[in-house]
Amino acid sequence: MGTTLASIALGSNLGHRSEILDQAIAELAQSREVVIRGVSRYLETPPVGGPGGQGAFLNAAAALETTLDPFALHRLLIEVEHHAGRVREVRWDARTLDLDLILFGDQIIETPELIVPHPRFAVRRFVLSPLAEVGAEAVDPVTRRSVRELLANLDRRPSYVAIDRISAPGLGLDVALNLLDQLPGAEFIPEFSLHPNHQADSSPIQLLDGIAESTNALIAAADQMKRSSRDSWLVSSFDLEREVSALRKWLQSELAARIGFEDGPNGGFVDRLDSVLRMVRDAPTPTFVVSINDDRSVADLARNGRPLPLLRPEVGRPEEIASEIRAACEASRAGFGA
Ligand code: PH2
Ligand code: MG
Ligand code: MG
Repeated sequence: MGTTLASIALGSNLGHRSEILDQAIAELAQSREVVIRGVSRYLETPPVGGPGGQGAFLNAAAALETTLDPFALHRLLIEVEHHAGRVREVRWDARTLDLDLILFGDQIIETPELIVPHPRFAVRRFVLSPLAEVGAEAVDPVTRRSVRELLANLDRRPSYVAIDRISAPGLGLDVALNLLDQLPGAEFIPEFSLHPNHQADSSPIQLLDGIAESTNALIAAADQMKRSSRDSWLVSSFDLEREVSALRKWLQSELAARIGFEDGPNGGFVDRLDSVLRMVRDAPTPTFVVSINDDRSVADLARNGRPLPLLRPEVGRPEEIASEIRAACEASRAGFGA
């Protein structure tokens, strides 16, 4: 039977944290089906999300070689959590031991009990930073980026979260407004005036003008943030790349062919398309994209090959979705103390 290289993240913020992590590694090493290939340093990190009043975490990562399948490895991790006295009650509450399966070879798994790669690891500095110590070249099969590249992505400034309104018509703006209340100093770039679904009542020229308008607003906001010493978040209630690909798809449709590409005030359609696409290329790239109510599978997203972390919050009220996004924002930046 073949072996697979897997990586796991470890975290503890209750009890004697370093002993708990030592013990977890020792227990995994005892399994005949697991060989530990590397263990990172233990990093002290501020708690992100969840109920307040929690202590700081010790976070770490380990690279494993295993003959187990991913589900059996996951069951082993849960068993080791139980031995450390882990009780699962409130989501993101303080815990003696959290063991998360981050990568399992290049496999993409999406079942009710297990999602691999871990759905939030690419935005979490407390995962990527230790992971880089044990395997910086390991590649995330969803974004097709290495751990090193994902970490560099979080270092880019300004930080920018794009909320994809196409996956959540109507909801995106509400979520963005809630998020602004939760992110001090954030700069908001609202969606441009377009029909929400790029339907027939917007002409191709109007769609292009909308995209051009929001691209300019985005570039201006990013420039301004770079010039001022303010280091906060850009938040947009649209994701340019999705907007452009929706426009392309729409242009190819029969409907567009029937309407024809009339000239607008800024010249012929094809020239205008070219110039807008050039502008879009200069727009800031999101740190991560939020996609709400998105029914595409992770495997589908991987096939489309978008090299950006995608956060898919659980459905809920706009303020709940916003607080999950805020936790991701914090997790992407949170610094490490001594
Ligand atoms: N894990 C969480 C939520 N928040 N914060 C830190 N610093 N480290 C973690 O491991 C962590 C967290 C959910 O598992
Ligand atoms: Mg976790
Ligand atoms: Mg966990």
